[in-house]
Amino acid sequence: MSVLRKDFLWGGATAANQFEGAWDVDGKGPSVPDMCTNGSHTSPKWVTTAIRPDRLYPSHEAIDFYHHYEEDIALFAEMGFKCFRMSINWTRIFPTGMEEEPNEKGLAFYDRVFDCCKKHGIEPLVTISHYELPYALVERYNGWAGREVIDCFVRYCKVLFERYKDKVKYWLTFNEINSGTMPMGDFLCTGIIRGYEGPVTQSDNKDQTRFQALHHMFVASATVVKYAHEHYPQFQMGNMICFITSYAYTCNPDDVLKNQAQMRRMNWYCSDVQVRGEYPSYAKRLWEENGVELKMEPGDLELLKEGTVDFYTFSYYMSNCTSADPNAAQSAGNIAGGAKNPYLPASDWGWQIDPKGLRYTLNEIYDRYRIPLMVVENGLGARDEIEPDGTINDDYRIDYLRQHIEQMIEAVKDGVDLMGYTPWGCIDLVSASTGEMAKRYGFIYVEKYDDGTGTLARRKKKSFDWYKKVIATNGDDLA
Ligand code: BGP
Repeated sequence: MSVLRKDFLWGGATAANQFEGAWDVDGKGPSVPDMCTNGSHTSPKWVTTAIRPDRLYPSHEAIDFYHHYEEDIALFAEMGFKCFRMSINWTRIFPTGMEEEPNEKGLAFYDRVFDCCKKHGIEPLVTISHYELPYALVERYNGWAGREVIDCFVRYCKVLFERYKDKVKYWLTFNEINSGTMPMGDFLCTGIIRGYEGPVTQSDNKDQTRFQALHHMFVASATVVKYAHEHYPQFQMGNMICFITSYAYTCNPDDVLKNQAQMRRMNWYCSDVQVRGEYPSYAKRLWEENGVELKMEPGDLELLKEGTVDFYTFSYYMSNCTSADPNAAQSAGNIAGGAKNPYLPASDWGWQIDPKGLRYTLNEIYDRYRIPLMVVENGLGARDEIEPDGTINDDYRIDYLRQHIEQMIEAVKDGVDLMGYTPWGCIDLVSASTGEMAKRYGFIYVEKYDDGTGTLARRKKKSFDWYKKVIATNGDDLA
């Protein structure tokens, strides 16, 4: 008998910029990922200040969900999805982010998508901003470093809320907002890259700019959460954190303290603000030690208090260790690496695989906040091969997901209130960190390749039928 809620939100997760394509269709403007070239595990993708004709930009076509949404949502429905996590491309609605009036053709596209979900009985979970800041806001304001972007975001949200109030109940303001504490987040999240052309791994930004940009995002998020609560009481408003659990590398107190500081900066800082409605007790010292002096306006702190979220969501792919020893062996990671854990295997991209870490993490988060949780990203990025008979036997992916779902169920037995699970990239899409197609997560294979070629045809992988059974049994049959 399943221990999961009867209305558990099983589904899958995507992001507009990584799968829609149609980057300049029907009035859409360019966003940061549209300025990013392809890359690989060994050679970083670049952000360019203009479109370079000799480079490949994977978001421009991606897997063309824009023209395949009916087919794709029908496949999700066939797996039994209750929920579909997707994001809205800000630049479809406001091409530069600064217009007064929205682009009707962009709004109409998401009407079609939501109507199609409804037809199949699938509840959308919408990320309002998933790593796709309008590039014009980077050029004009240096991304979220500019306080002006708050107003642009609020205008965008008000349009979405009013337009989709009868179609969407679950909203997340910013994807992985805490990536903004790390250099990689300058490119993905805060967009503090004005005038920069080069690999997305390096950045001359200082923490001053990062934490100021995050302050603006907190105010923006709280403003729209408060507004939604006042005007649309049926909405559930959530945050979204890239949770990279870190263990102290040893029981040496130096490792333990360093790990605590890492956990706070990376994992807790942003959600402490978004869930508790105030900066945490350790913030002052964190700012001081990193040369940060936040500029706030009167009323900001009150707003943070008034705009706290209803539920907490996060991505979980891996864990890391923190060591005080600068020579400790290092492992890779999505937003940040760490010391290598000798007990864990890793994916082909070096992300350490730690299903029990998910149980631990769910418990830690729930203990701290006591609001409903949802795992809105999890999965294994791997190379898939099509067999001569056309099948794709992704047993490695099934193993990964099974082990994580088992631990999720353990966490529910531990007392965690878990709303749902939407594994990442339920259909193959472009990798956020490397811009590759070769790093695949889907239950559905898409014939699209790193050189930009491919028929875009969809095929079910072995994991498709496996996940269908998992959903049908509410997690009881994971075999
Ligand atoms: C998260 C992002 C996603 C995503 C995923 C997998 O950090 O929210 O957008 O892509 O990681 O990462 P990658 O695509 O780099 O393998």
